[in-house]
Amino acid sequence: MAGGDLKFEAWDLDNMTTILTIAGSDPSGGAGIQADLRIFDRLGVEGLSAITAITAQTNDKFLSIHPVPADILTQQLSAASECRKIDAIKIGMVATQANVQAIIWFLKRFSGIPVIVDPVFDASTGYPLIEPEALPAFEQHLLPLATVVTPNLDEASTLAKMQVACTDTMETAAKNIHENIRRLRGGGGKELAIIVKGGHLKNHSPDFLYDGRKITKIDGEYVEKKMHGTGCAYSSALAAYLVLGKDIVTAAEMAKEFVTGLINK
Ligand code: PXL
Repeated sequence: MAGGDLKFEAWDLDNMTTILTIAGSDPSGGAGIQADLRIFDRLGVEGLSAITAITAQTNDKFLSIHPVPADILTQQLSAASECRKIDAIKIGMVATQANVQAIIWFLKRFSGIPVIVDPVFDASTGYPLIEPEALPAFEQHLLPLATVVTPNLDEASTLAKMQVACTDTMETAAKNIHENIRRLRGGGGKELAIIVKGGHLKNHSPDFLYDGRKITKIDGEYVEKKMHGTGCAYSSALAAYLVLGKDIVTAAEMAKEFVTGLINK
């Protein structure tokens, strides 16, 4: 179908599996809220959204960021949660310390569902997407509320406080990040998986998943292509597969395959 063929179907929104994405807006559609909602739709999941910041960017240049004030983010979160039952929450770009606090306040009402946190620190063009003052609250108070955290190599370096650039260090970083979060939680709490993504490793780009018991290596090919938003696509697909009932390893394998397919297209 070339597009434009309208097919109207009755939407039974109350009975659809729903993910709330909390992220920035990207007018180019490659990343952020726009990418997340597109992927949820493609995978058969309904989406709700709350915008943390408005960005202006294309695939290769970043123009500006305008963070949304925390009280407006809070109103969006309350409004979204009034609309429908939320089955999972996905968090991407948070932008400011005040927005991190607003998200923490909101998450405390949702302790029983998957919370997928994609740490978004810099755009692929290098433009910073989080203010430095927000990092301590992000690491110490937001991450302990996550069930899955999906850093890339640079984000894993920041979170594990070590240089992460090869497969050995990816495994160690996944374990360190897991241990830090467990410690911050006071030992207990819900399930937790850390997935360190190797998409930027040349030749062969495996991911490493640590669930507190074992490391699972998820093989993947390196695709040489300049594209932003692959992290958003990955974590959205992962959230969708999880909420559709896949276990974490299967969801991580399927999300990697999905994103590799997107990049190859
Ligand atoms: O891919 C990281 C990312 C996440 N969220 C938004 C972005 C970007 C990268 O540009 O703009 C809104």
